[in-house]
Amino acid sequence: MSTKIEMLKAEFEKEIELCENSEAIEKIRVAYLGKKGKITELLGELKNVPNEEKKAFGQNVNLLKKFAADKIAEQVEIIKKAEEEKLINSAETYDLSLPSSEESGSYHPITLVQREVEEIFASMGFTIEDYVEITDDYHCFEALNIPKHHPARDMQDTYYLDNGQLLKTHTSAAQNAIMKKYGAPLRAIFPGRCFRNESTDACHENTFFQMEGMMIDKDISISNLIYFMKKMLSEVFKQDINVRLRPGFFPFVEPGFELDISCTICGGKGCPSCKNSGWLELCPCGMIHPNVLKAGGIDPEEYTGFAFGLGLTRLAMMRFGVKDIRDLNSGNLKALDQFKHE
Ligand code: FA5
Repeated sequence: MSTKIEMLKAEFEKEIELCENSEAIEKIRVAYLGKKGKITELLGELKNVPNEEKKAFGQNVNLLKKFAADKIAEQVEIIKKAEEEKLINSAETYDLSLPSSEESGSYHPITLVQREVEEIFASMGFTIEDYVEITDDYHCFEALNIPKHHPARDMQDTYYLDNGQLLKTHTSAAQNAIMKKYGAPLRAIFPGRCFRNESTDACHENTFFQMEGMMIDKDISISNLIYFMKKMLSEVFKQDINVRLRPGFFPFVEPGFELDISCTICGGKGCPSCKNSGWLELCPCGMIHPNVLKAGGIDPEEYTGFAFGLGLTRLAMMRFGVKDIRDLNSGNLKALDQFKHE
């Protein structure tokens, strides 16, 4: 009987050495170790083995089984490596003699307006700050005088993470961190991507850019706010543009304003881009609420300041005549190609 085991082992070794691919190995595995495999069936012969040899026979068949399984695993690894190497060597090669494409990329229109606005504010002594996209309830709401269950939260639903953090709904979420970083006096702008859980239309996206600005110093007043807003708009549009300022409510400013511009797509007549009103809400602003200054570690008795939240994506629409805000996130290269020479 032991010769039978040895012969089977020799036969297996010979066959496995000849395998050149994974399929062949699998065939061998089934042929020797499968339900009706040659090694498996040897065990069935145990009943015909004389009693005194049964123990040794069983042990030897099990040893052969283990030997075959190990050898198969080893061979699988060798073949896998060889197959990977073959794939790499046969990978598509490039014909370097072909003429190259002369197409070049271009800046996204939002990047273009962002840079313009940054330049304008930098020339007036503002620093440009960066802030995260994922933040927490405190920074996005509570530090901005919007306690839990405040009705103002309904205006800005967002996407929550399992760990309780959230995607920021507005760049105002950075106000507290920047106040704590620099203290007063300070002048800073901070552009960033914002997210809102709301349905989209020609002037609303669920992912869009804003640029926040803050100026805090002694004796800062609404006149300073209006001056900076006018300056920014006249430099961006380089033409007279109708602007209107109306009262607006935001818990983090007092008083607060909505700053709208006349829609540049329809010239103020009314179209889908401005929801047929002729005006587009562009840059709400106001005097920073004393509670917000306090939360940022700044004494409201000593300092005052203004803040604004410019809709950068909407500004790009108005600046470049993009009728539907969704085109700006579409990744449609044909639409974006138009800005190559800006
Ligand atoms: C705010 O986000 C306030 N944080 C702005 C602010 C800052 C007020 C500082 C006072 C002081 P509001 O939700 O209105 O406010 O958004 C500000 C601007 O972002 C809007 O005027 C608009 O231009 C732009 N915006 C808001 N939601 C969207 C949206 N879904 N799609 C595109 N742009 C949007």
